[in-house]
Amino acid sequence: MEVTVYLSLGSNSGERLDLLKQAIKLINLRAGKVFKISKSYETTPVGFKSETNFINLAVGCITSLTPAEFFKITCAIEHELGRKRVESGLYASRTIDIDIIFFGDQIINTSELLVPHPRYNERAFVLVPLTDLDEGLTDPRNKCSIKDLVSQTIDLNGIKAMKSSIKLHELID
Ligand code: PH2
Ligand code: MG
Ligand code: MG
Repeated sequence: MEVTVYLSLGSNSGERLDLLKQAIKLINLRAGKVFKISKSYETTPVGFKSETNFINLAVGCITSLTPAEFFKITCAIEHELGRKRVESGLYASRTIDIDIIFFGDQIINTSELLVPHPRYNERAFVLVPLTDLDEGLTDPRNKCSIKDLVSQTIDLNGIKAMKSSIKLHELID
């Protein structure tokens, strides 16, 4: 069975755009066929202090993996692209973060993985790129549309669309 998965990607350390491109290529090769990439956004860090802004974007892909298999692969890609986990568990700068926002309409609640992502609905840097992919997306738990969430998200200040975006056909053929 194939499902559509929506991911949020972010980078605020190293060659941010290049890392995001590499991550999208690897996701397409190993986790699920990427069919759409949002615009890229420069965003100010939320929840911690850092000199370097994030670049955030969202990706839609189709997979026949299970959520656990998919998650294992995205963690391995993060690791491969230099992601270091900090022991405190607090937020820190990272070369790449790949978060599963929606996995079809599945609600997943295991010790490893929570989907829909637990904080996505408060975060403009997740919601705005997602609306580029599909304005009609809804949360499987309450059918709340992400378009409505964006209009209810108070602070869109820290997020700015970049002039150039990553083009799907340049990464994937
Ligand atoms: N990710 C976080 C915490 N804060 N801030 C921005 N702007 N972008 C992120 O991707 C981000 C963050 C935790 O993963
Ligand atoms: Mg994250
Ligand atoms: Mg993460």
